[in-house]
Amino acid sequence: MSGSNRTIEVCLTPALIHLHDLSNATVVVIDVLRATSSMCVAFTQGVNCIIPVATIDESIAYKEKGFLIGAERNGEMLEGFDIGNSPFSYMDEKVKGRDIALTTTNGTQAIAASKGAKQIVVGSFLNLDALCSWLSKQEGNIVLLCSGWKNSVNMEDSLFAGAVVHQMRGDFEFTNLRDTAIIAERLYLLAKDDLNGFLEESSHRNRLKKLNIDKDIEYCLTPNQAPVVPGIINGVMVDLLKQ
Ligand code: 3SL
Repeated sequence: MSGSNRTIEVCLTPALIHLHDLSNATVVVIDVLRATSSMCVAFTQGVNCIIPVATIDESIAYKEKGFLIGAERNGEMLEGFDIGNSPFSYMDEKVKGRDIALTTTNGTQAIAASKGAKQIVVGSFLNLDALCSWLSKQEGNIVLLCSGWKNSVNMEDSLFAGAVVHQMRGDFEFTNLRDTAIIAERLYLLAKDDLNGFLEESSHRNRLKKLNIDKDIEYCLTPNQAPVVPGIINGVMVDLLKQ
């Protein structure tokens, strides 16, 4: 399957993933604030691999295997873990060459919900161009899965899905689930000149603001800082551009 036979769909929340046929699709998991942004940064900093896990106990179990372990719940790094979910926590020599097991509130859950897809990769504004260029060279359909917040729709992931639709729509067809792709693209076009300002009233931006991490938000909304394509091979996330 190539060219205009390929389709692109947007799933605005993992709760609706059952509506999409993943068997011939690359799923792009999106958690702009902040899980998939941090994963992109991790690979620019020389992390060897990330194992995304759904639960805190699973992450802890990797400690014995020599992994750095990461855990975030409700925006905060959990006590006893080596790493949280800030992109800046990965800009540290300690991660170079290391294997990391990571669980987050929504991002790693959305990865788990994509099981059954032909291929799973992650996207964020930080790897927008690298991701779109990689996607254009693949075969099969694309499902852009927004992680949202605990199965609710959020603005920032919808905006990024819209950015990808906007870049790629010439090469793809919409299916009969087209409206979510159009909603996401139109939202992105409204927001693109001031993403941060557009998100001013959004739920997660306000949750994170209480944690005083404005600089995380600003960075995560800056396109193309991380030219990587993290993707899952046999349950392990690596930079597919290096394979
Ligand atoms: O939900 C997630 O996976 C996280 O990205 C949430 S937070 O940005 O770390 O609060």
